[in-house]
Amino acid sequence: MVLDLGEQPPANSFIDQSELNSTEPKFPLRLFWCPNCFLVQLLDIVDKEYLFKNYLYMTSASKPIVEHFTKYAKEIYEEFLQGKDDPFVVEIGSNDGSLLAEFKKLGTSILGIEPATNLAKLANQSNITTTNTFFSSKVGKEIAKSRNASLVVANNVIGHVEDLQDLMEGIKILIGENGVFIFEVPYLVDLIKKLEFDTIYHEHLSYFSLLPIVNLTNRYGLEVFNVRKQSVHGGTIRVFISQKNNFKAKDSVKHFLDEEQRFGLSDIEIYRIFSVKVAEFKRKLKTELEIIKKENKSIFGYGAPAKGNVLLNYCDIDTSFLDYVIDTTPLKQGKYTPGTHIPIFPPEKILDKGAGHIALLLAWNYESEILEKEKQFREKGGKFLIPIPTPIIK
Ligand code: DWN
Repeated sequence: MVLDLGEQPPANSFIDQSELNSTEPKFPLRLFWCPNCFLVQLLDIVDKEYLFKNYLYMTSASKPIVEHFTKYAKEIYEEFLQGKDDPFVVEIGSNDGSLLAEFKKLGTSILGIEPATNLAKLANQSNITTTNTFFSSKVGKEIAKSRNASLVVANNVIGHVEDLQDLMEGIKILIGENGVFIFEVPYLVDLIKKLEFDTIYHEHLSYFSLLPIVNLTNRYGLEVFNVRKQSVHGGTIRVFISQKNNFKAKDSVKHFLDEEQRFGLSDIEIYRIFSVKVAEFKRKLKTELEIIKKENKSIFGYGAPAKGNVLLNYCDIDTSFLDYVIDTTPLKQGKYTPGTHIPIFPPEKILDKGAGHIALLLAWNYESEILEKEKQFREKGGKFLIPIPTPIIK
């Protein structure tokens, strides 16, 4: 074990007013590192039905992510699908269909696989054909019976999957001889470098660097032929996989593996140092908040991301510090943060706010977009407290 964030409620288990006095399920949140394959992972597994059947995170609630996916679809279409006869794109964990809608606009056939019943319904209502189920080798085989996928995409999903072996088996069948599998996952090097400990929560079972992905992929006669760094979600890698020898492997694969070796991911020491820094972070943030409270300023949470709930619960930040949280997601508004019970309001709540108000930026991964968007709040004297990687007021 390399880090223990204590017993926490699942990061997306927002609660209704009627549940404020009932006990909330909490589970151990502990990070482990495998000295053989170097995969950083959780071993305390929370049932996936419980976590994902009704899911409140919606891709479309974050404009920067929708913009990222529009670019993503165009890039990948031009690189792999243009000119193909009726290319077929399957997305695993397709959420509300935001990315598939972009591929549909480009003229491909599409199919979403989404376990959250509420999100699959929304996607189907927007004519994004979505099957409400978890992906598995069985589902992969079923789809491949009628046709192979030219492209399978999975963004911020693979880390959520418990049975990685079954996943790879299903992917191998689904992409057939010529398809490609492209996925994005948060990058472990960024998590460590930028102290993004709040991205550790029960939904995320694996915290990937490239080496364990290469080891897993090779076991299925598949090959990582390219890797590209992305800046979203605090830093992710986009990994390109196909059947062995379909594509000449780019230098990027060796570059990432060498960098990871140099960074020391295969040595337990780097994780011990990380764990000490996380404890230091808690002290620093609480001191900062206590100073602000002493100055009689009002503090609120900006964004109600899953990671924000990990930070609030780990640092014991509740309504004694934050008066409320604002968030653009309709499904989260009117609810309360899990464990800390802070009320969530629509963003309009801060339209009249300015001097004497501090926004704790829980959605720090959108810092540039949000500080730009809230120019008026800042011109009126409102300030942002950016918590990660170290608390700073802007
Ligand atoms: O892996 C996952 C990532 C990709 O998305 C999932 N397990 C769950 C989720 O994590 P998250 O909730 O930390 O993701 P975000 O995209 O960082 O969440 C941002 C939150 O902030 C959303 O609830 C939307 C909200 N928001 C806002 O209120 N104002 C976002 C923006 C950009 C804004 O301007």
